[in-house]
Parts: sequence; structure tokens; C-alpha cells
Amino acid sequence: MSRDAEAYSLLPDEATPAPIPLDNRRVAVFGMGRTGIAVAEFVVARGALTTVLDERPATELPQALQRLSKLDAQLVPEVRSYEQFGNPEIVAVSPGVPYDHPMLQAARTAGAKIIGEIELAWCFAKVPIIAVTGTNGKGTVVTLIGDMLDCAGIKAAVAGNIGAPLIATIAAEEPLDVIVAEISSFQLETVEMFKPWLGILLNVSPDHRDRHPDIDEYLALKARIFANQDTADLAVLNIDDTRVARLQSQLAAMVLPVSLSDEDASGHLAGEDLIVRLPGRERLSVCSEADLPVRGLHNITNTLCASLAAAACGASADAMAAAIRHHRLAPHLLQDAGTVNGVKFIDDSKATNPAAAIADLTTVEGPLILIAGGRAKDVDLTEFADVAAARAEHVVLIGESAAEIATAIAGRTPVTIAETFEDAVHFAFEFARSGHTVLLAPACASFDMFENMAQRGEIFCAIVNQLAERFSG
Ligand code: UMA
Repeated sequence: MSRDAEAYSLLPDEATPAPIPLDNRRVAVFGMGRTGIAVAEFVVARGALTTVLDERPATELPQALQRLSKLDAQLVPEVRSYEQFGNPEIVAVSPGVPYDHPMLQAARTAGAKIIGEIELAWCFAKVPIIAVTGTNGKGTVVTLIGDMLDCAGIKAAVAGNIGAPLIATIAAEEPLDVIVAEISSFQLETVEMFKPWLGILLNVSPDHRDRHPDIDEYLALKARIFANQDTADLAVLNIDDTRVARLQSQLAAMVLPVSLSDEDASGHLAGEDLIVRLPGRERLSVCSEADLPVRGLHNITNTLCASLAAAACGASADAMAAAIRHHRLAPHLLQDAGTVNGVKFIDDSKATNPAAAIADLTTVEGPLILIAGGRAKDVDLTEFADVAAARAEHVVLIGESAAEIATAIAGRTPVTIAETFEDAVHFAFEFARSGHTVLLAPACASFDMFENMAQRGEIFCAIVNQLAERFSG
């Protein structure tokens, strides 16, 4: 860490891990995805008698099985019953496995300890963790904090739901000052001891209702990042979100509120300037609204939350401003996908829930054609349909939720339902005139038509490229 940063940092020098003994213990690792592979490598390296299981057949897991075959572990693809788990003392579970999965229920009945990867990683973490959660924007905020710390000369790794499993970062044993982790509600389901030094809750709106049907329970789940904190820890809350604001009086940690309408908040706007103020520290003017790479109120809030975390680690205003100016948005997040005949295409495949898509519809300027739809995850799409009807000149719909969104828009703006994604992009291009934007902001998950949201975004960009080739020649 640079000397300047050290002078202002609130970061504790080290974490106080509580390692679980793994040597010679029977550990079952459930899931052979990114998490399962990283967990299996971690526990095998610590002497656990390991079984790795997945419900998918071996034919669908060639790469995972190839990597896992290098380990001293039993591999069980296509697992069908708890009997195949090998009577484990510990079951380490991947986030994609729901809490009430019948095989996990059987494990509980048999007296096994269920532990999630985040919790297991925390038990062995030697440096403090900044944990970021929220329905939307958490990936942006973790990368922004990582960039700010990098500019300030503070050694940080970015991990978690964003892609690199937290446990792989812990296993790497790099000399770090802090780890910045994106934490999903799926990962929080199994948390009991997880205790980040600084937690951030950005917002809570309906999402994943197929797994979290009750919004209050979903909020309680998100609030678990603060559950084990004490007065030496910090909690950054976006109190402009009424659900998040409710937590203010309930947390043991010192709360650092962020608000665009309250100049007393620790992170706030003064005119056009983004200001952060930590207790006992001078106020820092980080940058102006105009310096943000993307407009929109939610981007200001996200930047303020990131700035508070970076300031607490000792980053200067100059370092934060430099990171903000050079910040690259994540793939498929409001990415420019090209311009064809004066029609601009924007890929926001990452908008997998209504709140994210609504934020985009209010951020992207000018006349637009919207492409939306997909798997709705049991979330109510009415408000999204209202904003789409008000904002888009034409809405092109795809996937399982197309009919539901079309009914909700009900004659307020023209709607076309496309059979295929390629048709959807071609229809949108047909309806657009020079100066229009075609925005892909689905408000839904991609799994009804694609492997994941990244593939949806990549295919969108490929179709736009084909249009560009056809119309430039
Ligand atoms: N599996 C089962 N039974 C189940 C569920 C899954 O056997 O009931 C198996 C699957 O067949 C598969 C494996 O488990 O082989 C997949 O495990 P996983 O779904 O936990 O996925 P990972 O590859 O381990 O990736 C996970 C996160 N995935 C989910 O939460 C669904 C990744 O977030 C994360 O990047 C990664 O860990 C590293 O931390 C992805 C995601 O979609 C991006 N997250 C959701 C979101 O952001 O909305 C929460």
C-alpha cells in the first residue's frame, strides 16, 4: 500500500480467519461448475477426503471432469441420491444449488454441515473483505472499487459472483491489502459466519422470484452480508432505496449512508460534485457528474458507494477520479454494438431484471426501439411495461415472457413479437430510422433461448455486425 493511502486508511492490517480443519475430513463438493472446481482444488490441497458431485451427466461435463481428474477425489456425475455423497461430514455447496434441494435436506437430516463457498473462503481469508451486494450494479461497483484501489497503489483482488470464485483468490495467497467480492443472494443463502470488514448494499428490487418469492425474505437475505459485523466494521447503504433504508437502524456496523437528496449523507451530491465524507476525515470531492462514463442517477449512487469503500481503504480523491474517468463498463452492460445506416445498437443483455432495464430506458437518450423479453423468473413485469410503453417508439419482444409484456403494454406503443432473436434484431432495424437507437434491455433472464446473458449479448453483436457488412457494401 502507498504511504499516502496508509495515512488515511481505516483498513485493518489483517483479517482474523477461523479456518475449519479439513485434513482427513470427508467433504462432499456439490456442483462441478466454476465454484465446485475451485472448492474441490482447495479442500483436496488441505487433505480432505473429497467427493465431487453434479446432477448433470458426464457427457455434459467434459472440461470439469478433465480438470477434476487431476485431483485425489471421487468424481460422481449424474448424482441421483444422497447415498452417493459418501457419508460426508461437510457438504460444500455451489450457489446454483438451491437451499432446499432434496439432497441438501437429506445431508442436514444426516447431520452433515452445509457450507457455501463464500463462507468457506472467508474462514481462510487473511486480508479484510469488502462485500458488495444488491439486485443491480454490484459487478460495476466491485470493478470500480478494484480500479480505484489500483490507482491508489492499494493491492486488491476482485472476485466472487463476478466470475473468479472467492475461494480461488484466497487459495492463490497473493500478497494483498484487501479483497473486493461481488456477493449474490444465492451465495448468501448458506451464510452463517461470513463477516466482511465493509459491506455495501446498493438496492433491492424483485429478481430471481423463482428462488426468492418473497421480497422481504429477499431483502433479509441481502442483509445477511451485515449480520456478523460489529462496531469496528462498516456498512455502506444506498438509503434512497426505501427497502435498503429500513436497515439503517438495525445494523451493528457503523453505517455510511449514500443519498442523492441528503447532503448530510456520507456519500452525496453537492451541485454536480460527488462528495464522500468518512467519520473523522475531511470531505473529499471525488469528481463531477460529467466525469462519469455513463449518465443516470443509479450510476451516481453506485460511484458514491464505490468511492466510500475506496476512501475507507485510504484512496485519495485524485486516484478515485482517475479510475472513474478510465472505467470500462462490463461486457454487455450498455455496450456500443455498432451503428448501421445511422441506427445505433446498444447491447445491455446484462439487464436481466425489470429494475435494470428500467434504469437503462431512463439513461439512454433519444428515440429508441427496444428489444426485450426472455425468462421472467416469476417477477412482475408491469412497471417495466409502463416505462417501455412511455419510452420506446416500438417494442420487439422475444422468448417466454413476450406475450405477457405485450399484454401489459396493451396498445400504448407498437409491439412486435419475434419468433427468433435474429428476426427480433432485423425487425428492430426495420422499424428504426437514422438517429434512432436499438436497445437490447431484456428485463428477463436469457435461459429460455440462450446459455446465459453473455451469449445473448454476443449473438446480438454478431447480428449487428452482419447488418453492418450487408449495408456497408
Ligand atoms: N448443479 C447441480 N444441481 C443443482 C444446481 C447446479 O448439480 O441444483 C450443478 C450444475 O449442473 C453445474 C454446477 O452445479 O454443473 C453449476 O454450479 P453453479 O450454478 O453454482 O455455477 P458456477 O459455475 O459454480 O458459478 C457460480 C455462479 N453461478 C450462479 O450463481 C448460478 C456464478 O454467477 C459465479 O460467477 C461463479 O459461481 C463464481 O463465483 C453467475 C450468475 O448467474 C454469473 N449469478 C447469478 C446472478 O448474477 O444473477 C446469481
